[in-house]
Amino acid sequence: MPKEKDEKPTKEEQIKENSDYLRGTIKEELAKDSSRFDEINTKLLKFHGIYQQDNRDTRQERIANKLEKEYSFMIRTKLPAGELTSRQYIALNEICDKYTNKTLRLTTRQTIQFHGTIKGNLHKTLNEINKTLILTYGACGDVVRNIMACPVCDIDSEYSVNLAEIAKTISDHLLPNTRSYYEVWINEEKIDLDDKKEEEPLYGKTYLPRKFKIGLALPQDNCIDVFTQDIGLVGITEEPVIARSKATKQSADATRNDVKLLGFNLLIGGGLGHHHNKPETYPRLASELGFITPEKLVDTLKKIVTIQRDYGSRTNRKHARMKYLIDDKGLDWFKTELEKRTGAKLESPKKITEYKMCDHLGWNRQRSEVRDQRSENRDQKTEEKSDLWYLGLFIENGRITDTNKRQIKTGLREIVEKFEPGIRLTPHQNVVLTNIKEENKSKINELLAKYKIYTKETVSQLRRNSMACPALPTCGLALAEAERTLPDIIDKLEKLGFGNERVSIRMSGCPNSCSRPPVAEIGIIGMSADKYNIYTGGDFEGTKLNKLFKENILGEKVASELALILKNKQ
Ligand code: SRM
Repeated sequence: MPKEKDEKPTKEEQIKENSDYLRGTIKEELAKDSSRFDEINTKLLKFHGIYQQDNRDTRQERIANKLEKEYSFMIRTKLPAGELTSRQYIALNEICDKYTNKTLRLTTRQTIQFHGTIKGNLHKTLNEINKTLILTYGACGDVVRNIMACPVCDIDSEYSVNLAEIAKTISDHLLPNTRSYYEVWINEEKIDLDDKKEEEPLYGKTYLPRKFKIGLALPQDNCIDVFTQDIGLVGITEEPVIARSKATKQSADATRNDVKLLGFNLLIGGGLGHHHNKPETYPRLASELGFITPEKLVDTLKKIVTIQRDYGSRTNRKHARMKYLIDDKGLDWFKTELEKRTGAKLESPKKITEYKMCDHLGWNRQRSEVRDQRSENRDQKTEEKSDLWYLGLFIENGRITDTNKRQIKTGLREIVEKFEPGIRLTPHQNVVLTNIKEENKSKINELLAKYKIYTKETVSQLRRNSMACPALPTCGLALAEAERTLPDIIDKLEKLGFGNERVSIRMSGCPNSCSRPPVAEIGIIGMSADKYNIYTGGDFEGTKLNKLFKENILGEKVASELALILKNKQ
């Protein structure tokens, strides 16, 4: 492996190297009567999908009173393309009630997170999540994270490429190999494997230099923000997909057969995280590198991962994402290295003239011959005769909870229990329920109204296109509020009459940009407690980076600043 001269590997690299393939002493520490893990295991836990956090709301007071911080754990599941069954959803809902802060959090990468699990419940929680056949393994850490894909492009009447299936295949190929996860959380006996069998053929002992993200899109729908991924794959099909506005029964039939997937435009080096006042860190849009056919996909992806494994910085984590490697060495170098490793010349990327973006909300006709394999509602005979629909629901900032205003958690659970739809999570922190029969639509509409769950018709355009990261009180990196404050900002803007504006507004508590603000039309990023930078100039389709517009705006002034921007846009 090429080494940077005279620079020492980071602490994280040493921890990985000495961890016995991510085991560390997690098992031993779990058995101890303490509320937290030591620094080494805290870092290793991320590979198992777990983040140690403390309540930022009580942190200062507890420090002042010389009390231990209020530790708890965030647990992130891995759900390629955001798919799960209704039974899995109900099981996760039950786990949430037993062991967490009683909210489910849908993420911007189509997964579900739990917050607030205490250490004493961690083993039970992971163990029960695993019984639902859902892993948290590799949801975080220096490996390939949850693979994103448009959640409906196999079932929508206008799409016809099953990107979700491809996402799952890729995910299976890129999972770490070590059994440590199963030993710790499922009590699998440690088998004394010789070093050869235990080794990580893809990742090696020190895994990747940094997190690594892959997502699949179509030019017709860039809902996953393909330009923000370390590897973005844009499906190129033989025929153009029929325009969304013609979503009639006829168009559903007209696209009945899958269009042929010719391959993917390969984009590399996207990433949004950066640090304030450190210009050597920056958000970057992925660059087009070439075109690959479906047969070559998995091998090419693996080879790209190995290039980042071998050449990504191991001495500076702030410079370790693949975007920096590409800028340091150049796109041509990267292409040559990839061709060397795959043994084949990379074709030029296909021309894409336009990207579109859809959030999949509302009632949409489902291609009737396509069964959602993951739905348990498989009364084959009736299904074949009846029309099927899918329903996209807006979940504000992905937080599934019950409040005085809206009983989203109770309502969703009742709908899922009664109608057993397939479940798909979207890159905008929303949920799509699939395989719904025509005759059940009105019953579901009644439940949505009863529990005051937002629908496409009841949510304003402005709120619908807003997203915030969790930030305070759980996130250890947040500099300012996001999820707890964006709804109030939207309230104010709605009152000022901007509810009908179709503008993407994304807010993050720090420049790590977990809600992807750098590619929003309006980005809001926390600077320090209650101060924000505002960015403008992105586009709705996520193909442009926005630029700094105003600095250090007080939280209470953000709404009025946005009102001015929206007014000028009108
Ligand atoms: Fe993120 C770290 C939440 C998507 C860039 N992210 C974190 C942590 C785990 C904080 C930490 O390291 O201690 C946050 C936990 C907050 C909490 O209390 O739950 C966190 N990130 C999230 C989620 C939950 C935001 C959301 O509103 O849904 C998203 C989980 C996705 C998932 O299911 O896997 C989430 N994070 C993103 C995205 C968007 C994306 O991937 O599409 C980005 C920007 C894209 C990118 O990676 O460049 C993102 N998160 C970061 C970074 C900055 C990485 C960098 O290159 O500098 C960090 C910090 C780090 O890695 O050092 C981070």
